[in-house]
Amino acid sequence: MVEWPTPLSANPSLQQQRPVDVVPLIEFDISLPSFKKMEMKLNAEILNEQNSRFIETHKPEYHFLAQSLEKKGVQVNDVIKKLQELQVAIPSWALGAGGTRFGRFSYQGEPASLENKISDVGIIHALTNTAGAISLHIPWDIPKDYNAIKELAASLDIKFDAVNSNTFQDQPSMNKSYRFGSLCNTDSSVREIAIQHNLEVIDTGKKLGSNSLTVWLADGSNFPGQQNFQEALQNTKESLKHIYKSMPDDWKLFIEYKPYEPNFYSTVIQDWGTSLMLAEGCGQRAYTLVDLGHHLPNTNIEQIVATLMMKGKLGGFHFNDSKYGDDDLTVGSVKPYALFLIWNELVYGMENNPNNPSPAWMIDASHNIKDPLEDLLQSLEAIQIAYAQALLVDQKGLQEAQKQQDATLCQEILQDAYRTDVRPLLREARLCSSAAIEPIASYRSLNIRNQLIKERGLHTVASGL
Ligand code: RM4
Ligand code: MN
Ligand code: MN
Repeated sequence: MVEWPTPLSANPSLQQQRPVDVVPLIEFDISLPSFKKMEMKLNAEILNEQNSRFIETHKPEYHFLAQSLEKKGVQVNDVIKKLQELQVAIPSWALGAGGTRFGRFSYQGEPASLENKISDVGIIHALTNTAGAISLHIPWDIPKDYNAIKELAASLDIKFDAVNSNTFQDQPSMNKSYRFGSLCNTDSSVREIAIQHNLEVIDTGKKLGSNSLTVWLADGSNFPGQQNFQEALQNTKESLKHIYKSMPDDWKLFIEYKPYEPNFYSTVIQDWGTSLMLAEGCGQRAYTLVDLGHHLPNTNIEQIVATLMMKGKLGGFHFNDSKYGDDDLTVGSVKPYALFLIWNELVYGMENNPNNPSPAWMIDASHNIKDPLEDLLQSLEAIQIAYAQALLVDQKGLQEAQKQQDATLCQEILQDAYRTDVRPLLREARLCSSAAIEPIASYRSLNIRNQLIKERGLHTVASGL
């Protein structure tokens, strides 16, 4: 068993000293590997050295699993290749500790600039080879120097995924308010401001090489009778059409839905059906985006995924986990079996619905307790685990059992895949991509958070929620 260093948040002496600003709060252990700047790539040498601690345990575990899977007819190399190829975007607002409705607790060494955020994604990507993209939220992260930002991202092998507009917060430049809605507002001048903002976001994305826009609206109402449902939906549809028509020809529009919050009686785009209707109203390159946190408890999300993929309309996918609603918890931390069932439909759709584009994957979670980078590493691991398990499902056997109406066998087949410990496959995929066999253990033993604190300070606050 390899010893894991404790996280900073668990260090009581540090907690006690937190309010003191001037005294250096952290003792740096100079024997630990140190980096001149975290902006520097975690290079192969450092990662090899890390991996040498785990390789002896890993290899036999992997070979044993690979052999037993091959015996069952699984093409293990294909699974490894698919795991290596999966890239999940990190949203620019997930790199700091997120707030709650009641407060914002900064995590130490949070990224204070877009450059810092990109270098954080670079760390996660170097450790996992699974986070090769960043998704920017505008206006939280407007680049100042586009070329410098693009160069930095390219040097870390990071692409710019969908850009996200924000019409749920008023901006200082506005002389009107989104208080009663943005794209749905009864006042056409407010709708116009919201549309213009989306066009500016597209412009920002164009300069960075992004090619999709995600729209999530906080629009809705808090009290029965407050809003005319039909008018709000009609206004939203017209506004979205305008935005859609202004996108470059090779861009996609992703439309999110959410049943409640921040409005508590109604939201204009409350469910996947409404989103799909709007996407179809806009045109071919408009799609529905499924965010796992945007459903009422017990909703059958896997069935929604299947329906959308059959229609070729699942464009984007936001991962997170929750117990009650949009809780922003680490992917797979509460309902891993549900995540597997969802991935099972995603895999089925990717294999059987060529009319559906490859969905734009993103983690949409930002909690306030953990080290944000460790949280993202755990989310990526959970995504890969559920994906690998879904790839192991005996699709032929399942179809046969479905034809025979053999519900028992159907369940056996699904759970046989789900109950496989696929982690050696993930480790092998990372090893083959020159990433870390054990990302979190390496993150801790390389003392990365301390290094970030040293560079950025204890009290930096990342822009975001
Ligand atoms: C929303 C939604 C969006 C995200 C914001 C920050 O609930 O999930 O995707 O941009 O949060
Ligand atoms: Mn989302
Ligand atoms: Mn959300």
